[in-house]
Amino acid sequence: MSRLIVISNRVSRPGKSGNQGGLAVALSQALRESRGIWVGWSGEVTDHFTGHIGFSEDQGVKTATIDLEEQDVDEYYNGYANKTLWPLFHFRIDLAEYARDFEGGYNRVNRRFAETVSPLIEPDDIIWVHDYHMIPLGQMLRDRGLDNRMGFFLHIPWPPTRLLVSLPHHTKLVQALFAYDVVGFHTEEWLESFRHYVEREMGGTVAGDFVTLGDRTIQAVACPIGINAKEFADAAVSDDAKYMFETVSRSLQDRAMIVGVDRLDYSKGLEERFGGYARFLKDHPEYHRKVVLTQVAPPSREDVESYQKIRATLDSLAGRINGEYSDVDWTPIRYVNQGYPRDKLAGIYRSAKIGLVTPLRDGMNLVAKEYVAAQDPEDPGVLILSRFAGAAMQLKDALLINPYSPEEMSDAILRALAMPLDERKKRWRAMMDSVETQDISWWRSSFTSRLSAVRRDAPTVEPEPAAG
Ligand code: ADQ
Repeated sequence: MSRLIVISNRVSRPGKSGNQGGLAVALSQALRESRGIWVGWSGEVTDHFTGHIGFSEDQGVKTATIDLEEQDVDEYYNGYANKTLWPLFHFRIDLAEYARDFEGGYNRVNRRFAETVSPLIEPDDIIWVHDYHMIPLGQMLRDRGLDNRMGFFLHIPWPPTRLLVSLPHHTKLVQALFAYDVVGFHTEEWLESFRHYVEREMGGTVAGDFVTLGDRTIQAVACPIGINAKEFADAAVSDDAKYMFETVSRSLQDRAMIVGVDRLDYSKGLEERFGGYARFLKDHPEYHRKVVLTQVAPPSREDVESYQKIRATLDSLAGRINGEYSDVDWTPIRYVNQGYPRDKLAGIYRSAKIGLVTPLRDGMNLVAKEYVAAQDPEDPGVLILSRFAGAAMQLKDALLINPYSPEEMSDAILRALAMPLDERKKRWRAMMDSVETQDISWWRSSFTSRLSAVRRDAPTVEPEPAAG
């Protein structure tokens, strides 16, 4: 079995927190089995970059981390990754900042990773690079003579060509993806946008899963990430989950709870969610005192101005809605800025009659899947889901809405609150089948099996004839 080398901005060490995400669990398992290494930024800042690698091993998972300079963090992480690529790839061209320093820092950090990592890599290793922080890394590793099988997975949407061309040096960024052998996206929609760009802007050709540009042919595939459904369903009946369920239920006093759980990020449509809920309260006074929206939103990326702004906006919006509708014994919005360990989170999901997931754009959205997995099969809640989340391609039995429309959101809340048990069960079963079948292990093996099958000694794979 070839060794797997995972490279991403940050690594997750099993022992560091009892609350590993599904991605971390899935990758840890593959790393353990293949005796691989997970490489990333330590999260620490150093005065001078030395290329020193901090190795550690936890529960059989080896990690290798490097420290970055403050300027690196400003230009690469807070800059190009989170002020340029993240907003642009989430269709927020209005928030995207284009600065040469950012791009310079992004390339410098990727080069630093390439220089540091390449001595660790052996010829038979499989390299799997993750996400928008690391797009040029593969090219930089190839420039250093590495001929390994190399894959890249994008966790966020791929933007339409008309938006992507607003990025200075967009062609160079996309060209870099052709250094990989397999490039993965969550959905057909993101994949189609990628192919469209390559055909229209670069004169490349597409034949089935194969995309050719010049003398490079790569596989570009849609491969939706899942969660560890079984583990999440078990978490929902754990002691911590039960404790949470009881605590929440007691505090609700027979009111129906709607839950939202997100990183505090403008792409998650939180402002629109509060607006849609306010619209529901305005349109349906008969539901006053009978519902509560609990929004759990731990702050993220607090060094970036647009994140400080969204936090201030939500603080004031929650205050305004509560000010307008609260009474001495009822607060319509519970707005909580903290994270919860997985078991407790599962208990919160289970105590909510409605999961309200309304991103304006989302590569996938795992919260939607977690909400489904945490439900009581005998009395499941209803998922209201934005049609602009990647998850909407799979969870077709959710109530799909346009998050920009407060009326649609209000109507969906009304419908969900009144939905008969039979219909709830039927919709939940269909969604749970998808969550269970295309789970995190399925995702990982779908991607890595393609990558393992690549033959680097025969780089020009004969493309299949185009369908149709
Ligand atoms: P994110 O944008 O972080 O991920 P998401 O897919 O919803 O979005 O994952 C968030 C994770 O954080 C979930 O597992 C959730 O349980 C957890 N989380 C959020 N709030 C929490 C809280 N208060 N307490 C504890 N845990 C919390 C990016 C992309 C997504 C894509 C994923 C995976 O933006 O579109 O689905 O990567 O590819």
